[in-house]
Amino acid sequence: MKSWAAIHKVVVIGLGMTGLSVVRHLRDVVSCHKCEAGERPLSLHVIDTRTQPPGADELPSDVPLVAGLWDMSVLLSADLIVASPGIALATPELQEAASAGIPIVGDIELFAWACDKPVVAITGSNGKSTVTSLVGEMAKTADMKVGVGGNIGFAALDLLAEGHDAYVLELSSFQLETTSSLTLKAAAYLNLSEDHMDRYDSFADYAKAKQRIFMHAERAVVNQVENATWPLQPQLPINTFGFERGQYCVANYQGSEWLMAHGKPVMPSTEIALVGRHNVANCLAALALADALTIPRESAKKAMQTYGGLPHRCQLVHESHGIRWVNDSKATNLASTAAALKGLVLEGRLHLLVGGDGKGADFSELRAILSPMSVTLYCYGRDAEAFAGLAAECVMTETMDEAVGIAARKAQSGDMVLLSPACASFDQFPNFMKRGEHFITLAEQFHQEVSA
Ligand code: UMA
Ligand code: ADP
Repeated sequence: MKSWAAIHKVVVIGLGMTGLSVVRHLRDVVSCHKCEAGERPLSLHVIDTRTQPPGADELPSDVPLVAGLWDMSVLLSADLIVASPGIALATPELQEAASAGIPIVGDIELFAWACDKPVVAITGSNGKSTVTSLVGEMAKTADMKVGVGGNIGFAALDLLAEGHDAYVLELSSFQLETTSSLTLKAAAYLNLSEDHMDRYDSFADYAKAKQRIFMHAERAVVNQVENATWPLQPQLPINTFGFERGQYCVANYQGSEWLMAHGKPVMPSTEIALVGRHNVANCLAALALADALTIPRESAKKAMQTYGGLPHRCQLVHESHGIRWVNDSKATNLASTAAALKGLVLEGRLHLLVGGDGKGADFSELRAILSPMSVTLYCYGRDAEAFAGLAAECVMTETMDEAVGIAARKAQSGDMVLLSPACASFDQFPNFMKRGEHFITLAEQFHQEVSA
């Protein structure tokens, strides 16, 4: 536990899931320790730029909240600022506080200050949640008391309160920007492709933020074929994963493809319960992390054989009249949509729904991926225009509802209606989960209309 003796006033920026977990931790853990040590408890304040921040009703009444504006006198009187990942450090008000010498950290840094158990962490542009949850399943299969959280949707500090023997954290580039002392048994950097260009000045800045995962890692787990995922510190031990080479790879063994670890066969890749080629790579990365946590191989294998994945990732949600409806709402960038399209086996036509908040990305690469396919592209939402003309047949709509309606009428037996939007959902939905759930509702509704 870090010494908090010199810190009296903390300003938390951003409420939501992270801000609430920070407030709980600072009140229930840090302030309690301070009181036990005969010190004053922390004075806490919350600022959220939203006029109605989510979670305001859960905030203890003795913690003042400034909503909808920056109160600079409160901000500049802080000894420490804890910023949510949703707030850019480049925000002028935070820059002013940093220039005044006030330290700014995030929730994961507070986690690092308080955690004394083994931790592994995962970053990358795609596959983080899948690998994080799979490593969690591997540990649970081995009867370990493991906490799984972070960017995956469960605040890391809330995990600490549950008290686990080990932790598996998914970390976003935003969280890593405000983290500098997280000690890790192993840190995985899965892959790198363009994302969040609305928050970074350049692709290099985004890549650099992710490199921070290695700052205090004992071991790096990196993608054999993506140099950008390799640590810049030459002395850090690395484990590579990849299809062709790497300590964790696939190879022909007794006539079929097997997952291999350090040259030894683990199991046939056909036994992996997750679907899609990208998930084979995700399993290899998860195996490397499982080894770093000394999870027995048998438990790791069993988890890979049974774990079917999280919802909203290439999830078959409905099948009727020979039409498959697939929800890949978590595809929030181009690379994840490309992964969904790769290796897609289809008898009929693909009805692909794309659009939303494009985060400043260039989607032109999609043209080459779609050109050999029999596909109708439905472009909806704020950045629909960014997809216009990327397929021979494009349908432009305002909303996903309209797009689904048209797709439902056009789709025939053998076709697939796939929501894999390559964009964030925030222009029309609260988050990707709500977008996916809405798609599932629409799929069911249109199925009933067609059946009637
Ligand atoms: N916001 C403001 N003003 C504020 C604070 C937030 O306008 O003062 C807005 C921002 O647009 C921001 C949004 O609110 O994007 C949500 O921010 P938040 O700080 O309220 O978010 P939390 O509820 O705390 O959720 C955060 C992560 N969200 C982001 O990083 C945007 C969640 O990841 C994460 O699961 C959660 O902490 C627990 O760790 C979500 C996400 O979209 C799934 N992550 C991005 C991604 O995966 O691409 C990085
Ligand atoms: P993240 O947490 O990094 O967003 P998820 O595991 O939630 O990753 O998957 C997000 C999207 O990316 C889904 O559409 C999924 O099918 C796709 N995906 C998962 N793993 C990979 C990978 N290794 N490479 C490319 N796309 C992937």
